[in-house]
Amino acid sequence: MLAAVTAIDPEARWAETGKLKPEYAGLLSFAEVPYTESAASLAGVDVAIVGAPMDELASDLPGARLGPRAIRAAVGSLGPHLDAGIRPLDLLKVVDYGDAPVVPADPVASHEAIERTVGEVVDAGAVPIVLGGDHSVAEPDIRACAERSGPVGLVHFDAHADTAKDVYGVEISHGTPMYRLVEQGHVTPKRYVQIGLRGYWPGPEEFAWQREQGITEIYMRDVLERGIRDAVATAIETIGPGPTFASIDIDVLDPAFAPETGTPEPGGMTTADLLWACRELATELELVGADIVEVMPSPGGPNIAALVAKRVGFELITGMALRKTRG
Ligand SMILES: [Mn+2]
Repeated sequence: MLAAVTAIDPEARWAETGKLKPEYAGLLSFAEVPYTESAASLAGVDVAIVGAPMDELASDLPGARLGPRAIRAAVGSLGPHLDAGIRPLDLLKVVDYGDAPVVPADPVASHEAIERTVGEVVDAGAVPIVLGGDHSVAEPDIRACAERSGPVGLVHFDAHADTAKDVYGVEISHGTPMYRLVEQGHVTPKRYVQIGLRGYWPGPEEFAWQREQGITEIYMRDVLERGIRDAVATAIETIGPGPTFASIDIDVLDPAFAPETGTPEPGGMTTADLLWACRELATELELVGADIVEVMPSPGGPNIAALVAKRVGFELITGMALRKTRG
């Protein structure tokens, strides 16, 4: 077995010919950035992509284990950003750190693998962007960050609050990570803002707990009445300075914009609003990590959710690059 000690730049072979690598050719990495599985290669890296391909803790349809590959493979590359007026990849060193070594049908072992892999990124001084996976992966993602930075603020895009104590009696679930992270002291509830809530779950008990904790709820009806700019301004003001994590469940979008997800809920956000919001929040907040979850590609389908998830990653990176230009 060859030791994974170096990074591979998927564009290098084409660069030798004086040409750009086409997206469809060569090693598949997120945004064609160098790929490595070596912690030593993370030195000097600003942002590292980590795949978390597991879905055993979804309460409804499975399939999000195929999310990381589909997001990487979705069409489009991160060139000069037309609105931001910068080339994000010239300002930030970004690598694809591969997938966490998950174990099929063993979600506890998979969570441990995700927490360890994300922790390696944070230990190297880089910001992890994790590609899920069901939303249970937020627990190891955020714990890996918060154990190193101290308790984090959280901006959480989702149709669902994900603050149940259990789902079908199961405590580690994609419906419970935010309850567990607050209870574990890793997320500071007064610096925790949810955006896009709607539908029919959870119930009064969960929302009573959220209000006791001081969690800020921005419902989809608020976004519709007051606009995304107002929602984002509230989030920035509430979260303020200090280490912050961004968790984006793709089901915050209306299923018209992201149909391939496990618990779709009609009446959601538009893609344009979500992309702008992610860039703005990454510019204004001190992001120590992010995850993009619940993308469930369908073989042979158009896979719009994977395409949007890739752009969410692009916008987070662009926002962080803009923040760097401010010094
Ligand atoms: Mn969720």
